[in-house]
Amino acid sequence: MNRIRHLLARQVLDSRGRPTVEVEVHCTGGECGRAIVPSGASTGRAEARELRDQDPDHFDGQGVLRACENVTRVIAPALKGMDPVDQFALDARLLELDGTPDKSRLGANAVLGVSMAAAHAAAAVQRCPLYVHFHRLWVSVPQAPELPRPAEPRMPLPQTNMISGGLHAGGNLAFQDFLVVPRAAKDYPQALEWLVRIHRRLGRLLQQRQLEGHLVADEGGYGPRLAHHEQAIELLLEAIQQAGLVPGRDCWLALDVASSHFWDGRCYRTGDADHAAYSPDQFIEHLVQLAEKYPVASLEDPLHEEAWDDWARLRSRLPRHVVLIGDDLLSTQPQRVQKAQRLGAADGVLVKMNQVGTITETLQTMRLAEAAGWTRVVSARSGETEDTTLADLAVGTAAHQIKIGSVTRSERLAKYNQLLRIASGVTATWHEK
Ligand code: 2PG
Ligand code: MG
Repeated sequence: MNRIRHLLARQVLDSRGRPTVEVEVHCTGGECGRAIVPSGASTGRAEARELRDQDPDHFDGQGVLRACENVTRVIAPALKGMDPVDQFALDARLLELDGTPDKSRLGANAVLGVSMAAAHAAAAVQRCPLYVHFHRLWVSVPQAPELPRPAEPRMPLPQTNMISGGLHAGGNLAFQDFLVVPRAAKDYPQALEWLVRIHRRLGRLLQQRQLEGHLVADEGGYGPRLAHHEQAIELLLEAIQQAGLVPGRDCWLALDVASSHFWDGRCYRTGDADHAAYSPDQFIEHLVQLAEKYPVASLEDPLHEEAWDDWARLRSRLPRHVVLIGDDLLSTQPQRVQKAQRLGAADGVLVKMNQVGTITETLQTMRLAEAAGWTRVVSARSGETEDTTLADLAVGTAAHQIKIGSVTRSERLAKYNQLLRIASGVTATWHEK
């Protein structure tokens, strides 16, 4: 049998020029799997911990050399001789080696780098596409609820960033992501073409109104200086129309409010001219109004990451068709998803592998969500690289949606293009939700 022979780890740079971990898993048969770990800016407090060197003379303390060393010195000897295809056993060993609830000993960046690279090695060993390997794992996740029906690999519907605010665009707007969901597209390539068209029309609109329209933010969306989040929504609706599409029929909006980042402990401080700060009650009222006024498909992190009861209140007030997605709230952690399900606090989960730190735990979270009929959105981070693992993860687990950022910048396009490659195969069908 093909076994793990050795592991390599090196420090490389992400889309913000910040160091991150790249891992290679080499097998006895000569196959190799390689992966790079992403990194967020608007991180949740419950996320697994990245290990950063804190050496002020090296990348301003952001280096990840210690995490790399943990891969080669601690993890490599322990994994040597194991079967790369047995992801669950590998991840269990990683958890045992780290021994902390938040992966802070070895670093979530070290642990996830190995977990992801092993999946690539396993696909190489089995001579199958990565999404096929993920699909095999998806249907056999340990300690996970039964799947209501076996879902075949499926192309996810993109929710694509057009305008950025918050921590991704220098705080020009409080809300972080204004996204488009091209629901009526007949297939993934058409969805992508619509998104590119809308992005270009939006750029032109912003230029015509002297609101900028060339410069892009962290995830490739525009970062114009707008007075209010409703102005961003109106511009987006106009851009959809100028692209010859109908809002609320062809394309819907998704909003990542990322509200933990403008919650000051008492109020949501949007800084808007007409209403600078909202009490939780006022903000819930405002969100419901937005969802009723505009064709909103989903709201992500509309309330801060510990406001469990307010989330449940908002869920009961929102129209049923609006999906309430937990990102910071759930941090891809199975326990937090279970808590949200008990409280009725959400009905969608943003899935980010590095929030939890292993592929097994990511799949466990997704299975809990699937069993409850939730919407699953596989997501990139704002700090990304050419790594495309998440595209295969989304297809292999038949995720409903994928959130990669905008349709510019190569670290984003790497994923969109990987989905084009998969879509041109014959085995994956188009999304259903
Ligand atoms: C988010 C992500 C991606 P970050 O909040 O959903 O937009 O951002 O990676 O900075 O957490
Ligand atoms: Mg988010």
